[in-house]
Amino acid sequence: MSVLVTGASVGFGAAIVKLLVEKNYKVIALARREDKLKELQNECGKNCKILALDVRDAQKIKDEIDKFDDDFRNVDILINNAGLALGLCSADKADIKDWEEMIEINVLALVRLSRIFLPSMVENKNGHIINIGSIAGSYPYPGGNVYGATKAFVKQFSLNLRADLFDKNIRVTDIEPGLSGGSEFSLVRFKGDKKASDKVYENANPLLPQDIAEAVFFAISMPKHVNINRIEMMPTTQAPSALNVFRG
Ligand code: NDP
Ligand code: 8X3
Repeated sequence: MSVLVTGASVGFGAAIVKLLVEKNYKVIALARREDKLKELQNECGKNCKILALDVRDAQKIKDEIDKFDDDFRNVDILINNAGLALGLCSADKADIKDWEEMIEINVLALVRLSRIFLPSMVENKNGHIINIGSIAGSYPYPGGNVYGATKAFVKQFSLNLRADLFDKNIRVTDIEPGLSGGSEFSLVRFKGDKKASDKVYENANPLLPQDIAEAVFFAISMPKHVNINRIEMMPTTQAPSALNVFRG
């Protein structure tokens, strides 16, 4: 039995891997940057295996995991964490390529991986899919357009998976964080502009990757008869904003 964590080279994913290894789970850490994954493996030891692959290639991921030894081959916890926001432009100015990439990774890759690992979970009558959604899937904000829509998909897909799987002992949880620092999220969103990225977290005391890792551990370590459907979490300094009115 093992846990597959996507997007594990940095940020939330790396923190989730570290916490779960500490809690004695066998963990497969997947991302594209092999150097970062190797550092993580050095830190985590033999209970962590790494896979330097693109999350979009579900079949290759499954084929490589099938070659692992018994301790790791059987993925019973899938943590769909890899994801990204690109840009914060108004919809009329956004780059269509950014929109397509967010849909490919946040939606399509997550759906494909879930589909490919579900049959063995159902056969073993045991499994848990944790999706990392976002408050952006519930609360619109300017420039959130497609990113927020992908996370709304993740939320509804998670709930609909439960509708299909409630009688098969498969748990599904959507974890929906708000403003979170300590990761590359904003650096990716602003395409390497560190100044713009740092500004997002200035004096904000945001959530940290360890907080999200704790939420994941909470969901998976609850007694087997308990399914946590959703966890919406924000830093104490953040709240859903007031509704905007344009009076021009
Ligand atoms: P990071 O940018 O720090 O981490 C993203 C991870 O995803 C990296 O490990 C990256 O690794 C991996 N990744 C990206 N694209 C691919 C790909 N095509 N194939 C494989 N791996 C990929 O972001 P966070 O840790 O902050 O975000 C993790 C998740 O949490 C995302 O789904 C994000 O939307 C969500 N989230 C983030 C919030 C935040 O404010 N930080 C708040 C709410 C939700 P590599 O580049 O090595 O492939
Ligand atoms: C990341 C949180 O508010 O930047 O999903 O969209 S937010």
